[in-house]
Amino acid sequence: MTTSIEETLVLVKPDGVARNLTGEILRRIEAKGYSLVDIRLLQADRELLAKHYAEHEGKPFYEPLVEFMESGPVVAMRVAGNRVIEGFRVLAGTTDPTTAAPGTIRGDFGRDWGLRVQQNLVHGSDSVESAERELSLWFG
Ligand code: D4T
Repeated sequence: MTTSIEETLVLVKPDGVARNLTGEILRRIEAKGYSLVDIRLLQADRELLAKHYAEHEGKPFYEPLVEFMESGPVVAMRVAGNRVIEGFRVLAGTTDPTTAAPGTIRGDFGRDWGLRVQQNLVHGSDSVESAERELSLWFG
């Protein structure tokens, strides 16, 4: 089977940056064999986050999610590789860090803090279409 090289957006969320896990997360991405193409540390504003999380507008966790994401700096990465979109989501683990499998980023480093939104360390695009949309939002 041959596959074409994809690119995905990875975000280290404010909890990951604050806990000094950016290097560990990038280490896992590189150790898996994916390539870092671009990286930036930035403070996301509400306008960017509203576009990024447009699909969740109106859900109970939307406002806490946006507040959390603007609570501190995030690291945005453009990461490339064959099937990297699917592959990074496997590295990240499931959304709920309490039940995310050990060995995944969320399973190894995340937990429930009793807040209105799950602080789960990373974001990864979930499809080719999302990756294209999100990469243009975060990298222009
Ligand atoms: P992201 O988008 O951050 O990579 O996470 P997922 O793809 O794993 O999850 P998502 O888009 O469904 O949710 C975005 C963000 O909202 C938080 N969340 C989500 C939450 O606190 N409670 C919930 O019930 C859901 C579904 C966690 C991730």
